[in-house]
Amino acid sequence: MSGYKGYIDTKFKPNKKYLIAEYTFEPSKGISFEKAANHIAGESSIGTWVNVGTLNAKIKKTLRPYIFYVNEKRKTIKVAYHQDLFEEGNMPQILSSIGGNIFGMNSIKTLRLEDISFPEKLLKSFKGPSFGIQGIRKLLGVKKRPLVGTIVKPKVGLNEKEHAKVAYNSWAGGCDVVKDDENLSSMTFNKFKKRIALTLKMRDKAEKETGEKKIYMPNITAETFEMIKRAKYVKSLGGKYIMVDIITMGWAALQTIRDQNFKMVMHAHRAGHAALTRGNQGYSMLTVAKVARLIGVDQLHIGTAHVGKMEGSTLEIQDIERVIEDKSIKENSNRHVLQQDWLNIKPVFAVASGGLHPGSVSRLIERMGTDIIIQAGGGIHWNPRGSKYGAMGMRQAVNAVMLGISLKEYAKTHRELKEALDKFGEYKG
Ligand code: RUB
Ligand code: CA
Repeated sequence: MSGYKGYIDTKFKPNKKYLIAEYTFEPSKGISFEKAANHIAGESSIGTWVNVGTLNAKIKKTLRPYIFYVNEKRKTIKVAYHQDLFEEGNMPQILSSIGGNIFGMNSIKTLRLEDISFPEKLLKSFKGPSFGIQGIRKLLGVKKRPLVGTIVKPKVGLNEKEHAKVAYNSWAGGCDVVKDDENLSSMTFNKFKKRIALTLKMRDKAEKETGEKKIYMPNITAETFEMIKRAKYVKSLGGKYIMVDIITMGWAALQTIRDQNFKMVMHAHRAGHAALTRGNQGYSMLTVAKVARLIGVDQLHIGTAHVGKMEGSTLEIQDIERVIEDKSIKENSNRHVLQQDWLNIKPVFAVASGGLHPGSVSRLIERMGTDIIIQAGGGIHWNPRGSKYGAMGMRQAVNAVMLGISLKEYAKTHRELKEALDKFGEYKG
């Protein structure tokens, strides 16, 4: 064993003190698969490009990585890293190690971190969601059906009053959840504080009129101290939710916000995730989702299983759902999923969003189940009679599926659903 050599040991059986990372990769021209695998394991732990005299026997013995699974045909390796290589409760450090330098090495053409299996000691050093699916359902008093949500549209441009009005109309029509879009924070034309105050007032009015619990998810994403201030402000006005954009804010900031224990539900938007997760270079969305659950988001955008406009195949999204919802995950090498016991870490509510409309709903529930939050922006605000009627169409579609009635049939007696189906058709792909 030296800087970048000798880490393959396919007889090694990692015990519970090891973090496992699964990678798929392609070596650069002229580099063997084994050599590149050693580069990955070395650079992500104790190695460097040349033998260094300071790498003593003790370090080699206690902290060396083990490449214990090699499948060149499937371009896959699994590497076991001793837990002492990582600082408890420090996600940036963990990812700087196993998801850091190795992505830029000349010897590797493409590299993808497919999954991470966290050992108990590291798992317990993170909080996980404070509410989770059950906590959110309890808060809303909605037992089984998917939650219906909208993103205020246009993404940016409305002033505070207009924004609050669109939110009100959406709740009045049947939305449970209204959220800010990812690029709306505190703008010259729409200031955070004023928007939150007016929109929460409208939430109260909608709750009174409908007798249903209504949720507003203000986007607090900003510099970390500013986020804390904004979250406190939301709480002071009776807000129950905050929304953060987890990729652009960064993992450290996400940890900081979670650690404040605001006792508000944390909705995680993932703008920019595809810069990391698309193609064969970067992290898989499953890895991103797992890290987000561990740190402690309550709701997470995971895609729409080909039903909507955004990234993510059906199989991939079903894997992600299992990983964020289940208590125990079975290893599935065919799907690049590692074993994981989540212990007391709560499940995360999956959010399906992007290009959805009432006609998408039956296919979406078929693929993603009923434990989802279905969000539609354009698919609600398109209605020329107003957002209220767009929201009614969406809620009717969910009701139809829950009653086991086809959308087409239900639309015969529900005008708003019919309007939406006339406009978009039913998604059958
Ligand atoms: C959806 C929207 C969301 C995306 C995010 O608007 O604005 O930002 O869904 O994508 P619309 P993802 O309903 O009009 O398409 O959920 O894949 O991260
Ligand atoms: Ca689900």
